[in-house]
Amino acid sequence: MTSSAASGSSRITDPEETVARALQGDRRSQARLISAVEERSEAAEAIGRRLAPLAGSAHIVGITGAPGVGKSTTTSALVGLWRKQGLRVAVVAIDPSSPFTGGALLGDRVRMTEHSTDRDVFIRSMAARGQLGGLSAATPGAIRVLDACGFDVVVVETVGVGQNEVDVVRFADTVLILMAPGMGDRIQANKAGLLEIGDVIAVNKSDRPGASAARRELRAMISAKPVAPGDWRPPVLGISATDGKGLSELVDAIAEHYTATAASGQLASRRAARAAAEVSSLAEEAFMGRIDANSEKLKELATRVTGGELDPYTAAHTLLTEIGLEREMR
Ligand SMILES: Nc1nc2c(ncn2[C@@H]2O[C@H](COP(=O)(O)OP(=O)(O)O)[C@@H](O)[C@H]2O)c(=O)[nH]1
Ligand SMILES: [Mg+2]
Repeated sequence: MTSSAASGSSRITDPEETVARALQGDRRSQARLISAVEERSEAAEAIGRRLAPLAGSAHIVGITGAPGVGKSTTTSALVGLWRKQGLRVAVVAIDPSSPFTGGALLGDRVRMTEHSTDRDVFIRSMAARGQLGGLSAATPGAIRVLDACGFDVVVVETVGVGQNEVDVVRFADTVLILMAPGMGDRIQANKAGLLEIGDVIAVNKSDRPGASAARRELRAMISAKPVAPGDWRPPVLGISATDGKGLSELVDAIAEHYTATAASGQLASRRAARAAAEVSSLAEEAFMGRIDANSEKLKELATRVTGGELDPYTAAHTLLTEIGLEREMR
């Protein structure tokens, strides 16, 4: 196990000190902060408040694609190239299949071990299942911790299945879609609109047959889509994560997307949408918490509804009044 993947789940007794140490680059403290945010511990809100003003300068890169296309291999290779540029890089790998970190991600960690002794690389796996609100709830908090701690690039790697690939858009400034030849490219591309959300598309395993055909087909699909003048058109690159082929072009394309969208204002609007989603998800969570705290009242109202004594609309307003969200009954 790499030290950077430390789960750091021990309780935070002194959030101020842990934050200070994390900001100085202590990986163990950084891991602890992420755990606190992930576990919704009492310190989470204080940590979030303290770090929010320090965040906003990292480039958040989302990487998604079908299992086995080479996301982890590519991520590891990209980390190496970014490090050569002197950038500090954090990776959050989201594992939807496991309620715990480890397990399926162990292989990924092994692959990432070449970076494990590098102080300027942070690698963390997060479980998606069992999280309140799935990915959307804890991931922005984890990204904020890493952003505030001075990582220049924060990579979020998610398996492109179901909701995750759509979620990744909400976290990332730049979304990289990975495909591989011979995996039913058109199906991969169309599935859940992967192409719709991609800012950069890469066909990995270009050392394998069918890669250039896959690229041609994807290019045709991309160019068939209308793009407003001045808007970004996703490039389709061919790479081989194991050979290193095309990777420096990929690094360049990711950087270009950031520069171009920063200049056009698209980056700012994407970040505003992300903030709106986070605020609304936090508000929703607080709201559900209050309903939970009033479960006795809810039960009592429900009994009156089933007894025909009260209609559900009036009951809902009564509950809202109880929670303090409505002044008086309408
Ligand atoms: N031939 C070839 N194999 C690759 C390449 N990139 C990754 N692989 C292999 O594909 C398998 C899945 O890679 P992995 O990075 O775990 O995929 P992930 O599930 O998308 O994270 C591994 O056995 C890799 O060694 C590549 O460029 N060429
Ligand atoms: Mg992987």
